[in-house]
Amino acid sequence: MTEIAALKAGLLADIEKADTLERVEELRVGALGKQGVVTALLKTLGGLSPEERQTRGPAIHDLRQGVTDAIAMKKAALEQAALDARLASEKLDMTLPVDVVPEGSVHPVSQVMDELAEIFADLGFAVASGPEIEDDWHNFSALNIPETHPARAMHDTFYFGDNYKVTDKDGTPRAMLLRTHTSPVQIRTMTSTSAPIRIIAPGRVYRSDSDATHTPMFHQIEGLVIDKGIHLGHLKWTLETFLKAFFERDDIVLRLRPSYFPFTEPSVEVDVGYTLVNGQRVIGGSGDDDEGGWLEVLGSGMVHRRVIEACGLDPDEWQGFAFGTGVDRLAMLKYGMNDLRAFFDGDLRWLRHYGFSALDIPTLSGGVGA
Ligand code: 2NL
Repeated sequence: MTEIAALKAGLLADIEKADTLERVEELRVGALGKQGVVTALLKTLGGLSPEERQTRGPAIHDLRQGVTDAIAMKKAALEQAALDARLASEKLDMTLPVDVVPEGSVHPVSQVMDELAEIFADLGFAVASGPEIEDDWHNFSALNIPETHPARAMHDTFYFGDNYKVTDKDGTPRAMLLRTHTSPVQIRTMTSTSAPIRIIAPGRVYRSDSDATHTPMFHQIEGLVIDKGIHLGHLKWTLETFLKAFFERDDIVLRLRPSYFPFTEPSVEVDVGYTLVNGQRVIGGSGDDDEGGWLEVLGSGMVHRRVIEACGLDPDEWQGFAFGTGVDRLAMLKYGMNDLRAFFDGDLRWLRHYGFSALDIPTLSGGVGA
């Protein structure tokens, strides 16, 4: 074997063994670079006799071509291998199951409060709120509830101790209590803003009561409209529109019964008709139909002129209607829960079963999540 053939065999073997692009580049510089062995051989060609050039020339050119080709092939092979490795390691398997991210759910009370706020917002009502610790003027006196009324009695209302009394601007001492309804929020709205008024007041209320259908804390929503020329027809249309949207049915039938509340005159209790479907009570239809019946869902009435007066408005100029109902009870009726106490036990199994997704809030027009 000639010295050139031996050099070629050695270089090709080295190139074949190279396993990195850096090593290939090192070999290229060593053979074909300015100081490379192949470059040095090419330079000798100029000093050779024509006969020597005849024999060595083709061999040296063959050496350069062979080494150049081998380097190019090795480089391409290593680059392809690197790409294959990346494709293999960065591959996404779209068929793998998704990790379950633990997420909370919306409590039925919060869900129903949101639904109510949405529905009444569509009817032009703002949401009002106020303190849960109230004085007896805002909770009782302003609402025309007499000093002797049983609702004021110790055993119905949670009072704070005597050393917690506050004194009015005019020096009258006021007993403090946990509000027994959200009416004081409406009283505060009437005394602090100007008519006309259209608000709902949802929130926690407290009564000294505890059994299968009563918890000492529960949720109420009240609504109040104060304007000129308001009459019972406005009340009936508003409640009918609200109940149709809330129960998501067009066949809601209302029954208005005369009643009594100290803060409304006249006072009206509102029932909705239900029908029996597979032995279950379902809201909708006339309660007078076979196997149907009526469920009381709201108390309401025209705001008593004494309440309007107590809030500093002229009852000959301003009239209004008001209504109130239990949010927990509405939730039970709509979503089929039967034990009120489970609402406040914080049992995660109950919440997973009855909880809602954050996007599911119906409106008058059918709901953003629908
Ligand atoms: C019920 C009945 C009702 C009201 C609440 C009210 C508020 C003001 C003036 C007049 Cl500021 N009325 N609220 C009126 C009638 C009924 O609630 O059964 N609640 C659970």
